[in-house]
Amino acid sequence: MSWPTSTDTELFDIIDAERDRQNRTVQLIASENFTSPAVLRATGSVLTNKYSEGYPGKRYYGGNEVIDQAEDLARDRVKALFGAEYANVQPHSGANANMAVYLGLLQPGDKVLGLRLDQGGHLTHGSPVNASGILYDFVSYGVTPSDERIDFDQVRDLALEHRPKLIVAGATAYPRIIDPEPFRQIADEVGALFMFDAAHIAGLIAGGVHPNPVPVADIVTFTTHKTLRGPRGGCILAKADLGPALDKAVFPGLQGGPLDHVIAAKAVAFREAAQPEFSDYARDVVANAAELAEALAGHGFRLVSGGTDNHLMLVDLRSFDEDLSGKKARLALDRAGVSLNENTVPDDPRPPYITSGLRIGTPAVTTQGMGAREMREIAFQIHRVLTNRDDDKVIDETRAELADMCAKFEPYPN
Ligand code: DSN
Repeated sequence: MSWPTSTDTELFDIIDAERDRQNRTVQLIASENFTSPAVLRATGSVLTNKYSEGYPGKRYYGGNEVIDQAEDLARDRVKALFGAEYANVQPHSGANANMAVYLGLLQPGDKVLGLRLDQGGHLTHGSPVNASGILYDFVSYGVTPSDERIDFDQVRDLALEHRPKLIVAGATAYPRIIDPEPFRQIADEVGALFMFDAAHIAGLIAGGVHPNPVPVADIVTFTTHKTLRGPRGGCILAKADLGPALDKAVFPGLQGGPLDHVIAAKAVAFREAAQPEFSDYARDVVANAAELAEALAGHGFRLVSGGTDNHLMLVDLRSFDEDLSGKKARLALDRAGVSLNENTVPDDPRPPYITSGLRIGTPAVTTQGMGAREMREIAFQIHRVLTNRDDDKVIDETRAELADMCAKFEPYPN
């Protein structure tokens, strides 16, 4: 056999450039992380070659005796990690995991309760521009204006009024612990199923620093690449009796052939998350977020809900500088070597592509070993950039200083 002999330098130079960017700039996107070399190895393995529609022992293609072992291992490991009765490790993403739950357990037009996008919810929690909001009749709850925490009185009132078939908890931009118990009580009161979308906090749950919704909720979905630090992908956990409907919804309902190389990498990540040092990691993610939040507040930034008790914080820029939108701030910080995203704040007057806020997360910087001192430095540099955002000299100096700091914590040295 002969493979193409010329090296694709055009493409591999791009990959090298991205590795250098990850090594030399500060990654504060709350939904990103650095995976281990073992996860990268599994993701780049020969398992990418296989077609295996179906599930272990029930495939539509031959030659799956080895693939079955990998998928069984992934399912067994994730069930043990979270104490779940059922697992489906095939969803290509968190969005697919959520859609599979809706497809498997609801009828189009059914009522569902979810957190509003501008209050921290996800597109798949009923946004009118997403299939969830197009196909199902979502009613949105929000946060209490006074403390910017989930308004459980509103959740209960809406549940009693609309009698939803499903209540969705979980968020994409919410800096506080989400207690699954009040959702369970409300769901039981109205006879609804209860799904917890743990995409952002799966690693914090696995590490034991946030409450585990698995024993409480009927279904838990999550992504494997955020705080859990695995490959990009999704996962569904549920009570055993919901398994057949959920399996059918993932395949053949929503997806075709599973990404076997990614499922193998998920298995690697589930094992890594079960090690004692992963609990230390989860604790450090939260400690770093608290430190960064406190330092930002010290520089005069207002934090939504006053702070954080997870891996992220939301900065409301309006009281800092009325003219500074989230988008302008993100672009200035990008130039200075700080990657994060603009984000709506509760009841944001600006549209979602402009926003008045920034979402800042610590999963990646914690993986690379940064601690309290670096969090204070990052807060200092964010303040410096945002107060001098038209000054190229300051931007260049910041980028160089942060590159020096990052050089001590390279996630992927050559
Ligand atoms: N909502 C995206 C995020 O949290 O970055 C992922 O879907």
